[in-house]
Amino acid sequence: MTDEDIWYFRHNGFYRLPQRLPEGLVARLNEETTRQIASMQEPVVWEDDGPRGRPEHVRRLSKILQRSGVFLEAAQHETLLDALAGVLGPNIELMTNKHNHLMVRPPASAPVFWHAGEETWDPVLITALVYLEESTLDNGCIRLVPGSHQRPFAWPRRPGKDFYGSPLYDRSVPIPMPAGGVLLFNDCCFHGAEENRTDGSRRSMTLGYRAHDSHDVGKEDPEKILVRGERVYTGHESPYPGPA
Ligand SMILES: O=C(O)CCC(=O)C(=O)O
Repeated sequence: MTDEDIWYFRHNGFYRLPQRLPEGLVARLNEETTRQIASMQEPVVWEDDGPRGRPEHVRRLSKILQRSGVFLEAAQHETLLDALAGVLGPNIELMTNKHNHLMVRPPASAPVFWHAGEETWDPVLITALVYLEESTLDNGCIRLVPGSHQRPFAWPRRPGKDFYGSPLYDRSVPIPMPAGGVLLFNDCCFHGAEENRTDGSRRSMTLGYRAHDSHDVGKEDPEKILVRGERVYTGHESPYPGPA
């Protein structure tokens, strides 16, 4: 990321990488995803009005990092980590208890209702969407509300299920993405997605990253994978010895 890219990300809350992940990796991600959908291995989120237990009604595969090494390979790809380092610094952790899923968005998939993943006072968490298939206006690309991570007032993080009637819809911009493309956004930004109006799916991985907290005394959190750098400690001596 250039200084201007970093400014753009901080101001607007999102950034579309100019590079794409290699085609071969994207093909392997798709092969594994097709296998996972066919096996319907839980945990899975199903489309609301479709019967459970049919592959064509799989809306989301959860816990992908535990399903296959290829998902972790993509999550650690240097193209992605280089861009993340621009806003998170050198010590980066991948969350396994946040996101860690793959949106399948089958044909007729219902909208993703407006939500912001984190509160504005939480430590910065960056969401990376890694696209396995092209995402277009027709198949329900993500819509983001630029700058909404900087709102100076409290708003419910999940403001209801009226997707098109919400004022957030008019404030949002659609972000079409190519297969292999990566979109980063501050998870405090409001976002959602329209329904899929095509006959195909619209697959993307959703991953969460944070800077390592250098004040944490406990370094081995089993829910975080250190994907770059080290777990440094910069707090006071621990346990604090008290006044001399
Ligand atoms: O599928 C999308 O574009 C929305 C992704 C999203 O909001 C999520 O995975 O939490």
